[in-house]
Parts: sequence; C-alpha cells; structure tokens
Amino acid sequence: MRFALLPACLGIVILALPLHAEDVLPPEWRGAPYEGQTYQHWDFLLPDNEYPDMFSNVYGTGIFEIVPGGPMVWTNGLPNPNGPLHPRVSGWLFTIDLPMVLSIPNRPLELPVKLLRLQITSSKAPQNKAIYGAGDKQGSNTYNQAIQHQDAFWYTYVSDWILEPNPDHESIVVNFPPDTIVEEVVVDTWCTPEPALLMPLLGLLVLRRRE
Ligand SMILES: [Ca+2]
Ligand SMILES: [Ca+2]
Repeated sequence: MRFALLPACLGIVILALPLHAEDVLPPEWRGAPYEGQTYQHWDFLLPDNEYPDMFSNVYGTGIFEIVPGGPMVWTNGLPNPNGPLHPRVSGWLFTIDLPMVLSIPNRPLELPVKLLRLQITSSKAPQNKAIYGAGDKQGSNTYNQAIQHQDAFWYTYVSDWILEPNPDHESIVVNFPPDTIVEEVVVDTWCTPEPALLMPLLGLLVLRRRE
C-alpha cells in the first residue's frame, strides 16, 4: 500500500510554487466551502517527481506513475515562448504508446456522486482517456475542451467526468500518440456535492454536453 508510506504527506499540503500556468480552466466548484474536494497539480519540474508539486487532499497523496527503463523520458529545456511566468521547461516524453497513469486517493465515505476535472497540457492530443474507480468501474466523460496556447504548439486538454457512486480512489489512464510531451497535469475531484448544489451542477453538465 504505497500511501501507507507517506504519513508525512497526508493532509493539506500546498507548496508555494508559483509555476501553475497551465491550470487554465479550474472547475467552478474548486474552493467552494464543501467537504470532499481534492486538488493535485504536477508540473514535472524534477525527474523523480511522482508526487504532485501542489496538492490539497486530506485523503492521501496522488501519484503519477513513472515507468523506469526508457519509454518515459523526463525532458528539460522545452520551448518556453511565454517567458518565466508561463514556464514550460520540463515534462515527460512518452516515446511509445504507453499509458499515463495517475492514482488519486479520495473520500472513503460512500456517497452517490464524484465529479472530476482533468487538465492535461501536452504537445499532442490524448487518444484515449479513462477513469477507473473501485472494481474497475469506469467514469463517464461529460465534457471535453481543447485550449490552444499562443505558441500553437501546446494545448491544454480539459475533460470532466462523473463517477456514480464515488469510489474511495481512482486511477486515471490516458494514452497519447508516440513522442508526446506531457508538460503539466491538474486533477480536481469532488465527492459529493451538497445535495442542494448537485442538481444545478448536473443541469450545467447536461447543458454543456448539448453545446
Ligand atoms: Ca512542466
Ligand atoms: Ca508548466
């Protein structure tokens, strides 16, 4: 149980790193005063950084799985056209079609719904994305948006997911074409919204799906 090795990391830990330029579309519910939210942010500033640069998760620490031996290459000196305030200096090059896997510990209390927003900044578009909860039950993808950055090289791929009921942890599995650089990843989860807010939020999701 890898999380058992991380007692010092449990709780709310937000390191004061200002390098979160690609957190371009936070979910509307982030920071709302309701229980059950988590946030994790990887900018891959170091080659051995499987844990998020910044996170807020009282249930544990998210993990970006690093596969040793060559198919994933940590890459420094990426194109940095937007200057130091928007650094895209380092990330992971996936040389083959190897899935990117993130594991997020989450609220153990059994509740009906979990919302999840995934933001990936990469040099090529993800080919397949899936969210697996307990028992390998898959989440449903409710929304997708690709945001092009000024240099026309990087995109941030935003997707929303719903898992019913909420699992106590989930795995996020994303496949990219070979030779994709993953520069930054942000994951927000919320299980479960306050009942009074849940229906309007689901209504918003339905409206978005129709757009
Ligand atoms: Ca980065
Ligand atoms: Ca970055």
